[in-house]
Amino acid sequence: LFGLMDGFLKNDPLSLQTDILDHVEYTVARSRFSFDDFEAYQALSHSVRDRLIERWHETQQYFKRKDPKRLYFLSLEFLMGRSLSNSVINLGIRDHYADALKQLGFDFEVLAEQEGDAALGNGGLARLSACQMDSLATLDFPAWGYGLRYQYGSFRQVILDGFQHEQPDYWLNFGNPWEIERVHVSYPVKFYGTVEEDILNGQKYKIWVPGEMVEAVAYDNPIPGYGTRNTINLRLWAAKPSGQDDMESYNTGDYINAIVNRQKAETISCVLYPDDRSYQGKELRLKQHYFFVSASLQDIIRRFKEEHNNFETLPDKVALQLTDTHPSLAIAEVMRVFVDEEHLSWNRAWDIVCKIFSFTTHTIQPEALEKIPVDLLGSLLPRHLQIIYDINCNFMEELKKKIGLDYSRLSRMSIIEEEGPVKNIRMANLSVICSHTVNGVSRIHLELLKTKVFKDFYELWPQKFQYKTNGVTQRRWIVVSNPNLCALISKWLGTEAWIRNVDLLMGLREYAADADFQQEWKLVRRLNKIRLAEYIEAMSGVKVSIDAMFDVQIKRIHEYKRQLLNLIGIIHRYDCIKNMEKSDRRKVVPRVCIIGGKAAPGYEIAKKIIKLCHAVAEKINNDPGVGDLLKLVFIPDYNVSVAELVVPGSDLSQHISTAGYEASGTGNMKFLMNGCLLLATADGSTVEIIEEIGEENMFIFGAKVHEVPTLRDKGSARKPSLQFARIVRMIREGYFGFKDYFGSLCDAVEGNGDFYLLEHDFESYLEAQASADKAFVDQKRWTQMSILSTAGSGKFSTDRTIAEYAESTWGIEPCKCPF
Ligand code: 26V
Repeated sequence: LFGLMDGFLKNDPLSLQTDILDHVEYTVARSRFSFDDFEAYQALSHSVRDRLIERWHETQQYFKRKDPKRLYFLSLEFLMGRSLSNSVINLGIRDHYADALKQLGFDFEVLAEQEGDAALGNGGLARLSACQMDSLATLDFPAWGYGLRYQYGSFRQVILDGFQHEQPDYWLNFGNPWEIERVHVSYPVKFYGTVEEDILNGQKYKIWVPGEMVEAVAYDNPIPGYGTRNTINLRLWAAKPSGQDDMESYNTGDYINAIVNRQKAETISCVLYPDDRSYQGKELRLKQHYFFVSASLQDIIRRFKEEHNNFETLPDKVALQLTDTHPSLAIAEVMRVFVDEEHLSWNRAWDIVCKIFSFTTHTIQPEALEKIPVDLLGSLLPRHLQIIYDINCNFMEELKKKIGLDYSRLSRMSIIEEEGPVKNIRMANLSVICSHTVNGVSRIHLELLKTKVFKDFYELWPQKFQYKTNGVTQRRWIVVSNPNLCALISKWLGTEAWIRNVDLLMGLREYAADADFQQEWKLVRRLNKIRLAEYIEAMSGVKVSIDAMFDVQIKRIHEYKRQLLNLIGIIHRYDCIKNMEKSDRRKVVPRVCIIGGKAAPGYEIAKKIIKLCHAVAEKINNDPGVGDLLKLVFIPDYNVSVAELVVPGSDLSQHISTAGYEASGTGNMKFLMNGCLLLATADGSTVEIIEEIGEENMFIFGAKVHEVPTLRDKGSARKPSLQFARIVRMIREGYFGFKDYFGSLCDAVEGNGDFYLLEHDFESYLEAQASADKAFVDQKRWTQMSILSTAGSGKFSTDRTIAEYAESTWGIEPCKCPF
C-alpha cells in the first residue's frame, strides 16, 4: 500500500501516452483507437488536470500545516483565457507532452487550439486579476482567489454588415476540464427579509430573517506557479437552488411551479454584466455581488475557525483584497457576521475590520464609481443597510471632531449620497473608509486619486494612499504566446531564469545593435507576422503584405481610448495617398491597420465606431489605387487568445487615451514585452514605460494630464485643425456611406462636443505617426528600438506588482511547498 501512496504521476513519454489514452477511453468515453482532435484535447487536458490536482493537494496541505497569513483576492472578474498551454508550461512538461503526442500522431499546438477561452470578465481589471493569480502562484504566496462562475462569460462579438451583434458565450457547453466541482463545499446565501431583535444574556442582538435563500457551490480552478510545485486555488461560486427555502409551496401542492421557481436561483451566477462604464442600480448585479461576498466570507471564516478560536488574531492570518469596489459589501458582511452571529461588540468587530481590508481602484472617472440606491440595498440586504448607516454615522462623528462643521466636505465624504433624485450608497467611500490601504494602479493614477477623486480622504489619511503600478505575466505574454521569442531571449541571455526573474531581460540591451541578434530577432518577428496575416485573411478575407508595418489598436472600445482618433488618422493617410502624385507613392510606408475590441452592448457611440471602422475599411481595401500601401482590418471577437496571436505579430501598437483617463493600461505592457513599439499618450502606466525605455524609443504625443482641464475649458476657443475638420466632414457627409448614422459620432468630436480632445491632439498624433514611418524605414534602428522595448519591460511584470503588494499592503510571505 505504501508503494501506491508515494508515487507522483510520471512524465516519461510512455506514462503520458498511457494516461492520455486512458482518459480517451474512461473519461471521454471514446475508443482509444479512434478519436478526433477535440477528444484528444479533452483527454490531454484531463491528464494535465491530474498533475495539477496532485500539486494542488500538496500545496493546500502544506499551507494548512504552516498556517501562514493568507491573502484572499476577491474579484468579480477573471479573464483567464485558455489553460492548457499555460498549465503545461508552468508545470515544466510542455515538451514532454508534445513528444508523447507526436508519437500518437497528434500535434500539441493543434490540440491547444481546440480550447475555448474562459472569458469571465470584461477588460483590463479582469485580465489583471488573471495575471496576478499567475504571479501569486509563481512567487509561492499563500493566496486564494475568489470569483463568480458565470455560465455566460463575455458575449461573443459577431459582425454583420459592419455592425456589432452580441451572442451568448455558453463556454461550459463542452465541459470544462480545468475546474473541480466541490459539491460538498457549499454555503447558503440569504437575501431580502427583515431585521428583528433578540435578547441573549441580557444583550440585544439583531437577527436577519431572510426572505430567500440560495446555495453557493464551489468550483476550484488550480493555478500552477512556474518553476515551483506551488499550485494555488481560484474558487469560483455557482448559484444553485437552496435545500432550505420555499418549503411552503411544496405543501400547497403546486409542485411543478415550486421547482421552476427554485431553479431561478441559478440566474444569480448566470451572466457577466458586459458594460464596464457605469452602474445602473440593477438588482441582479447587486445580488451577484452579495452572493459572491457572502459565500467567500463563509469559506474564509470557516477556514480560519478550523485553526483559531480568537478573532483578534484574524488580521495576522487573513488579508482581504478588494478588486475595485465590486466586492466591497464584504466590509458590511464581516461586521454583520462578527456582531450578529459571533456576538463580538461593535467596537471589537470594527477594530478587526479596519485591519484586514485593502482596496485597489481601477478607474478614474468619478461617474464610473459604484453607487447603490439605498432603497435597493434596503430591500435586498436590510441588515447591511443598517450596518452601513452605522459605519457612516460613526465616521461622520469622528470626522466632525477633526474638521469641524464643514458641511459640504462632510457631505462629500459621507457614504450616503443625499443629493439627487434617489439616495445612494457610495461604495468607493465605504471602501476607502474601511480599508487600511487604498491603492492606485499607476503613479499618475494615484496622483489623480489624491488630488481629485479622493482628495478629501487623502487630506484626512495621507498614509493610506499608495500605488502599485500594474503588470502582466511574462509567462502568458511571452513564454506561452511567443515561444520563438522566448527561445531567442533565453539563447542570448544564456539562461531561462528571466521567466521567473524578469529584470534579467535588461541583459538584452547589450545586444540591441548586434547584427546577428538583430537578424534573429527580425526573423522571429516576421514569423509571428506571417501567422497573424494568415489569421487576418481567414477572418476578414483581406490579404495583407508582411512587409507592411502592422499597426494595432486592440482593447475595449471606449470614447476615452479614442479609437476614433486612430480612424480619423487612417482616413487622413488614405486621403494623402489619394492626393499624391503616383511617383511619390513609392515613399509611403505601407501599413496594415488593425483594430479590435468589444463595445458594451448598450454603448451607442462605441458601436458606431465599430461600424465606421468597417465602412472605412470597405472603401480603402477596395481602392485599387491604394493597394498594399494601406489596409484596414477589424479583428472580431477580441479576447485573450486573439491577443496572444496579435500581440507578438505587431510592429506598432496604439495606446492613445486622452491623458488622465486611463488608470493604468496593461495592453501596452504586453506589446512592450514582445518588442512592439508604442505610439502613445503620456497617460497611465505609459508615463512609467517612458521612464524605463526612454522617449526616444517610443512615439509619444498629445496633451499632458495637467493640460487637459484647461484645454477643455477653452472649448471652441482651442486652435482648430483644418485637416481634422475636413475628415470629420467627410464622415458626416457620407463619404463612407451611412450618412445619417455617423452624425452623432461626428458631434462627439466637433467643437465644444470634443470632450476627449481628439481635434487638439490630432496634429501631434500625425507627427508621431510620421516619426513611426521614418523609424520603420530604417530597419536597423527599428529593430534596436524593438529590442530595447523588450529589454526595458521588466518593471511591468505582475511579479513586481505582487511582490510590492505582498510587502507593503498585504503583509504576506512566500510559503514554498518542498519537493
Ligand atoms: C465597472 C463596471 C461598471 C458597471 C458594471 C460592470 C463593470 C465591470 C467592471 C468595471 C470596472 C472596469 C474597470 C477596469 O477594467 N479598469 C481598468 O483596470 C485596468 C487594471 O487596473 C487598468 O489597466 C485600466 O486602465 C482600467 O481602465
